[in-house]
Amino acid sequence: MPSSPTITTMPTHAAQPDDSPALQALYRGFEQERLIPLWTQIGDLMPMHPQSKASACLWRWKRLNELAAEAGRLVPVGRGGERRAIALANPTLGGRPYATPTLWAAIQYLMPGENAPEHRHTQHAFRFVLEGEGVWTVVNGDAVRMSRGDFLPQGGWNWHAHHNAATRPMAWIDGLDIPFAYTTESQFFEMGRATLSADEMGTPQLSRSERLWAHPGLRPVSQTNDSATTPLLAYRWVDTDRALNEQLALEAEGHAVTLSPGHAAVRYSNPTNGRDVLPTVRCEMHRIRSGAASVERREVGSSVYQVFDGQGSVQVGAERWQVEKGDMFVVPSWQPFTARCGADAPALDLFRFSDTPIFEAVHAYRVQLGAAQA
Ligand code: GTQ
Ligand code: FE2
Repeated sequence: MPSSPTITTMPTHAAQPDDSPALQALYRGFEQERLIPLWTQIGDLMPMHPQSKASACLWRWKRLNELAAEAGRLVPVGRGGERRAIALANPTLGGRPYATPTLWAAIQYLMPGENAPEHRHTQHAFRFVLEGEGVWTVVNGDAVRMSRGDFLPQGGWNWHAHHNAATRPMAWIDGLDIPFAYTTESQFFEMGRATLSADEMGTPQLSRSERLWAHPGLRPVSQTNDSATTPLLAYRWVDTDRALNEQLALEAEGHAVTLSPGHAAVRYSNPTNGRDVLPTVRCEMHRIRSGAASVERREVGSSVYQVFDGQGSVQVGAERWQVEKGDMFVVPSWQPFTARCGADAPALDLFRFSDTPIFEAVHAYRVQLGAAQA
């Protein structure tokens, strides 16, 4: 069950005053003047450590996919609604379409021949493809192929549209910082052209961004500026998979290059500065080999995971689930998290995104490794 936000009280010297007619008049005065005293709020406002309002929560891919397919049959996509995207709604976040207090996570579905119209917004976004192919996302006129295992970041305020050039529907997941932008009231949105040019509706194997940027360790000398969002619009599965395999192979050869024994991980990074691909969202792929488990970890900020492949069990706070391909779950701020690969699976691959860059930027990030003290 979701843990309710417990009120952590301050040490005992924070006593409440004795009730009296004068005190009640004081409180009425506060209310009339729109004032609230700290001493009635302190435990919730300033807890000893993060007490997330979000719940540790799991969504099964089977149901996500079935419901998205049904939405494909019943709900048109086009101008106004903009996208056939269905958000994970964490049940303790007030009925809002938020996976966590800062992160949006959705399954998006596009039928054969459909076009999701061009628009742009200040929210930072990415797509991650669990299965399927046939959709191209067009970012600033650059058509980018989407296939299984590909990660496609797209920084805020870039024009984008999607089109399905195949004969089958396709689903993928979107991650955005919509709740963060909403809470901080920093959003802008603009609609784009009704139709794209024939060139933009093309289906190239490689986007222009990849032809320019997807060469490890090689930067085009003409591109001198560091960019707050990555100019590389697709990180292909073949590269991610090879990087993870080589980490585990190096470990087996006696080199201490993994996060912990049997746990390899890579972070998608911005080739102009080596930092996160998006200013507000960190994205990673983790591979835990058969028989291995991750080190228990808790940290400031929230994460959303999707099982990319394999099977295993995950523990989030007091919750424990068996998970398989496509399942998605949330790790709220400061809740301990461990993942373990199932004995029958060669590996458990976990795609992860989190709001960590926000906390790093404001020097509010903390992490604790190893079993948490009670
Ligand atoms: O594909 O442009 O899930 O603008 C939410 C907002 C997807 C998108 C979402 C969006 C998009
Ligand atoms: Fe969008």
